[in-house]
Amino acid sequence: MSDLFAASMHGRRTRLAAQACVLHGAALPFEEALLQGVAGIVATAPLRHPVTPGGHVMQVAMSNCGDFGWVSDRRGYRYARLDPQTGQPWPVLPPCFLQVARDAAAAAGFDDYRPDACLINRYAPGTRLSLHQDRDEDDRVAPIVSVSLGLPATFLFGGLARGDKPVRVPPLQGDGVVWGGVDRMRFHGVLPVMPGRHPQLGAQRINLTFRKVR
Ligand code: MD6
Ligand code: FE
Repeated sequence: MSDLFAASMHGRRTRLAAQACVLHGAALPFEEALLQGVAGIVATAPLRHPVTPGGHVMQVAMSNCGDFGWVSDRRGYRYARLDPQTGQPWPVLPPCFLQVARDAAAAAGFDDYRPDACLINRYAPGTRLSLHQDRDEDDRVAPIVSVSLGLPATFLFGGLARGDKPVRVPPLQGDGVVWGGVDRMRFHGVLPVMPGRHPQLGAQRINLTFRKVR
Protein backbone atom coordinates (compact mmCIF):
# COMPACT_ATOMS: atom_id res chain seq x y z
CA MET A 1 0.00 0.00 0.00
CA SER A 2 1.39 3.44 -0.86
CA ASP A 3 2.22 5.63 2.17
CA LEU A 4 -0.04 8.45 1.10
CA PHE A 5 -2.99 6.14 0.68
CA ALA A 6 -2.20 4.24 3.86
CA ALA A 7 -2.48 7.58 5.65
CA SER A 8 -5.80 8.37 4.01
CA MET A 9 -7.05 4.91 5.01
CA HIS A 10 -7.22 6.06 8.61
CA GLY A 11 -10.31 7.87 7.41
CA ARG A 12 -13.81 6.59 8.05
CA ARG A 13 -14.96 3.31 6.62
CA THR A 14 -18.59 2.20 6.44
CA ARG A 15 -19.47 -1.45 5.98
CA LEU A 16 -22.34 -1.97 3.54
CA ALA A 17 -22.38 -5.77 3.58
CA ALA A 18 -20.05 -8.70 4.38
CA GLN A 19 -17.77 -7.92 1.42
CA ALA A 20 -18.72 -4.34 0.58
CA CYS A 21 -17.70 -1.02 2.09
CA VAL A 22 -17.38 2.72 1.59
CA LEU A 23 -13.92 4.26 2.05
CA HIS A 24 -14.65 7.88 2.90
CA GLY A 25 -12.35 10.40 1.25
CA ALA A 26 -10.11 7.64 -0.03
CA ALA A 27 -9.45 9.32 -3.38
CA LEU A 28 -8.94 12.86 -2.10
CA PRO A 29 -5.13 12.66 -1.78
CA PHE A 30 -5.01 11.52 -5.42
CA GLU A 31 -7.61 13.86 -6.84
CA GLU A 32 -5.21 15.96 -8.89
CA ALA A 33 -3.31 12.96 -10.28
CA LEU A 34 -6.55 11.16 -11.12
CA LEU A 35 -8.00 14.20 -12.90
CA GLN A 36 -4.80 14.60 -14.91
CA GLY A 37 -5.12 10.94 -15.84
CA VAL A 38 -8.72 11.45 -16.95
CA ALA A 39 -7.72 14.45 -19.09
CA GLY A 40 -5.05 12.38 -20.84
CA ILE A 41 -7.43 9.48 -21.49
CA VAL A 42 -10.29 11.54 -22.89
CA ALA A 43 -7.86 13.37 -25.20
CA THR A 44 -7.23 9.97 -26.88
CA ALA A 45 -10.55 8.20 -26.29
CA PRO A 46 -13.15 11.00 -26.19
CA LEU A 47 -16.12 10.90 -23.82
CA ARG A 48 -19.26 9.91 -25.69
CA HIS A 49 -22.92 9.17 -24.94
CA PRO A 50 -23.48 5.51 -25.89
CA VAL A 51 -26.78 4.25 -27.26
CA THR A 52 -28.53 1.52 -25.24
CA PRO A 53 -29.71 -1.69 -26.93
CA GLY A 54 -33.21 -0.17 -26.64
CA GLY A 55 -32.13 2.83 -28.72
CA HIS A 56 -31.90 5.47 -25.97
CA VAL A 57 -28.94 7.83 -25.79
CA MET A 58 -27.34 7.44 -22.33
CA GLN A 59 -27.27 10.58 -20.15
CA VAL A 60 -23.87 9.59 -18.76
CA ALA A 61 -20.85 10.35 -21.00
CA MET A 62 -18.31 7.50 -21.02
CA SER A 63 -14.81 6.49 -21.96
CA ASN A 64 -12.47 3.72 -20.82
CA CYS A 65 -8.87 2.77 -20.15
CA GLY A 66 -7.23 -0.59 -19.60
CA ASP A 67 -7.23 -3.82 -21.63
CA PHE A 68 -11.00 -3.74 -22.05
CA GLY A 69 -13.60 -1.01 -22.38
CA TRP A 70 -17.30 -1.28 -21.58
CA VAL A 71 -19.33 -0.36 -24.66
CA SER A 72 -23.02 -0.21 -25.51
CA ASP A 73 -24.82 0.03 -28.82
CA ARG A 74 -27.92 -1.40 -30.52
CA ARG A 75 -26.28 -4.86 -30.43
CA GLY A 76 -25.98 -4.85 -26.64
CA TYR A 77 -23.61 -4.24 -23.75
CA ARG A 78 -20.15 -5.83 -23.84
CA TYR A 79 -16.43 -5.34 -23.33
CA ALA A 80 -14.24 -4.49 -26.31
CA ARG A 81 -10.47 -4.34 -26.68
CA LEU A 82 -10.74 -1.52 -29.24
CA ASP A 83 -12.52 1.80 -28.91
CA PRO A 84 -15.29 1.53 -31.53
CA GLN A 85 -15.06 5.29 -32.10
CA THR A 86 -11.33 5.40 -32.94
CA GLY A 87 -10.56 1.77 -33.83
CA GLN A 88 -7.59 1.99 -31.45
CA PRO A 89 -6.90 0.10 -28.20
CA TRP A 90 -8.12 1.95 -25.11
CA PRO A 91 -5.45 4.04 -23.32
CA VAL A 92 -3.48 2.11 -20.70
CA LEU A 93 -4.46 2.38 -17.03
CA PRO A 94 -2.38 5.24 -15.60
CA PRO A 95 -0.19 4.06 -12.68
CA CYS A 96 -2.06 6.27 -10.19
CA PHE A 97 -5.39 4.70 -11.27
CA LEU A 98 -4.01 1.22 -10.66
CA GLN A 99 -2.57 2.26 -7.29
CA VAL A 100 -5.82 3.78 -6.05
CA ALA A 101 -7.84 0.75 -7.20
CA ARG A 102 -5.43 -1.77 -5.66
CA ASP A 103 -5.15 0.14 -2.38
CA ALA A 104 -8.93 0.56 -2.10
CA ALA A 105 -9.49 -3.14 -2.80
CA ALA A 106 -6.85 -4.08 -0.20
CA ALA A 107 -8.41 -1.74 2.38
CA ALA A 108 -11.72 -3.55 1.77
CA GLY A 109 -10.13 -6.98 2.22
CA PHE A 110 -9.35 -7.92 -1.39
CA ASP A 111 -5.60 -8.51 -1.74
CA ASP A 112 -3.69 -8.29 -5.00
CA TYR A 113 -6.52 -6.81 -7.09
CA ARG A 114 -5.68 -6.72 -10.79
CA PRO A 115 -8.34 -4.74 -12.65
CA ASP A 116 -8.17 -4.94 -16.44
CA ALA A 117 -10.83 -2.32 -17.18
CA CYS A 118 -11.67 1.16 -15.95
CA LEU A 119 -14.86 2.88 -17.08
CA ILE A 120 -14.83 6.66 -16.86
CA ASN A 121 -18.28 8.19 -16.36
CA ARG A 122 -19.11 11.88 -16.51
CA TYR A 123 -22.39 13.09 -15.03
CA ALA A 124 -23.91 16.53 -15.44
CA PRO A 125 -26.18 17.79 -12.62
CA GLY A 126 -29.52 15.95 -12.69
CA THR A 127 -28.06 12.86 -14.34
CA ARG A 128 -28.77 9.53 -12.66
CA LEU A 129 -27.95 5.87 -13.15
CA SER A 130 -30.79 3.44 -12.52
CA LEU A 131 -30.39 0.31 -10.38
CA HIS A 132 -28.54 -2.44 -12.22
CA GLN A 133 -26.11 -5.33 -11.76
CA ASP A 134 -22.71 -5.41 -13.45
CA ARG A 135 -22.97 -8.70 -15.36
CA ASP A 136 -20.91 -8.22 -18.51
CA GLU A 137 -17.69 -9.43 -16.83
CA ASP A 138 -16.46 -13.05 -16.93
CA ASP A 139 -15.13 -12.63 -13.38
CA ARG A 140 -18.10 -12.27 -11.03
CA VAL A 141 -16.12 -12.52 -7.79
CA ALA A 142 -13.29 -9.97 -8.08
CA PRO A 143 -14.37 -6.64 -6.59
CA ILE A 144 -15.70 -3.60 -8.35
CA VAL A 145 -13.96 -0.44 -7.15
CA SER A 146 -15.86 2.79 -7.74
CA VAL A 147 -14.16 6.15 -7.14
CA SER A 148 -16.17 9.38 -7.26
CA LEU A 149 -14.79 12.87 -7.87
CA GLY A 150 -16.41 16.27 -8.32
CA LEU A 151 -20.05 17.00 -7.55
CA PRO A 152 -21.62 14.74 -4.95
CA ALA A 153 -24.30 12.16 -5.64
CA THR A 154 -26.07 9.60 -3.46
CA PHE A 155 -25.05 6.04 -4.25
CA LEU A 156 -27.71 3.33 -4.05
CA PHE A 157 -26.58 -0.08 -2.84
CA GLY A 158 -29.17 -2.80 -3.13
CA GLY A 159 -29.42 -6.54 -2.73
CA LEU A 160 -28.99 -9.51 -5.04
CA ALA A 161 -32.60 -9.24 -6.27
CA ARG A 162 -33.91 -6.22 -8.16
CA GLY A 163 -36.77 -5.79 -5.70
CA ASP A 164 -34.53 -5.54 -2.60
CA LYS A 165 -34.75 -2.06 -1.13
CA PRO A 166 -31.39 -0.29 -1.62
CA VAL A 167 -29.60 1.60 1.13
CA ARG A 168 -28.69 5.21 0.34
CA VAL A 169 -24.99 5.92 0.73
CA PRO A 170 -24.67 9.63 1.56
CA PRO A 171 -23.19 11.97 -1.07
CA LEU A 172 -19.94 10.67 -2.46
CA GLN A 173 -17.13 13.15 -3.00
CA GLY A 174 -13.67 11.64 -3.15
CA ASP A 175 -15.07 8.40 -1.72
CA GLY A 176 -14.38 4.86 -2.83
CA VAL A 177 -16.97 2.09 -2.80
CA VAL A 178 -15.80 -1.52 -3.07
CA TRP A 179 -18.01 -4.58 -3.50
CA GLY A 180 -16.92 -8.11 -4.37
CA GLY A 181 -17.04 -11.77 -3.37
CA VAL A 182 -20.51 -12.72 -2.16
CA ASP A 183 -21.66 -9.12 -2.70
CA ARG A 184 -20.26 -8.73 -6.23
CA MET A 185 -23.64 -9.08 -7.94
CA ARG A 186 -25.54 -6.58 -5.83
CA PHE A 187 -27.76 -4.06 -7.59
CA HIS A 188 -26.47 -0.48 -7.47
CA GLY A 189 -27.18 2.93 -8.97
CA VAL A 190 -26.77 6.67 -8.53
CA LEU A 191 -29.46 9.25 -7.64
CA PRO A 192 -29.50 12.47 -9.72
CA VAL A 193 -26.26 14.41 -9.28
CA MET A 194 -26.81 17.53 -7.19
CA PRO A 195 -26.36 20.94 -8.79
CA GLY A 196 -23.31 22.94 -7.79
CA ARG A 197 -19.75 23.70 -8.69
CA HIS A 198 -16.66 21.75 -7.76
CA PRO A 199 -13.40 23.80 -7.60
CA GLN A 200 -11.55 21.69 -10.21
CA LEU A 201 -14.37 20.04 -12.16
CA GLY A 202 -17.10 22.68 -12.23
CA ALA A 203 -20.58 21.24 -12.70
CA GLN A 204 -19.56 17.61 -13.16
CA ARG A 205 -19.31 14.33 -11.33
CA ILE A 206 -16.62 11.96 -12.56
CA ASN A 207 -16.77 8.31 -11.56
CA LEU A 208 -14.05 5.75 -12.21
CA THR A 209 -15.27 2.15 -12.05
CA PHE A 210 -12.58 -0.55 -11.99
CA ARG A 211 -13.40 -4.14 -12.80
CA LYS A 212 -11.74 -7.42 -13.57
CA VAL A 213 -13.28 -8.60 -16.84
CA ARG A 214 -11.22 -11.73 -17.67
C1 MD6 B 1 -21.18 5.18 -11.07
N1 MD6 B 1 -21.44 3.23 -12.54
O1 MD6 B 1 -21.08 5.87 -12.08
C2 MD6 B 1 -21.39 3.71 -11.17
N2 MD6 B 1 -22.11 0.07 -14.16
O2 MD6 B 1 -21.11 5.67 -9.92
C3 MD6 B 1 -21.88 1.98 -12.76
O3 MD6 B 1 -22.25 1.30 -11.84
C4 MD6 B 1 -21.94 1.38 -14.10
O4 MD6 B 1 -21.68 3.43 -15.25
C5 MD6 B 1 -22.16 -0.59 -15.33
C6 MD6 B 1 -22.05 0.09 -16.50
C7 MD6 B 1 -21.89 1.44 -16.49
C8 MD6 B 1 -21.83 2.12 -15.27
FE1 FE C 1 -22.56 -0.69 -12.34
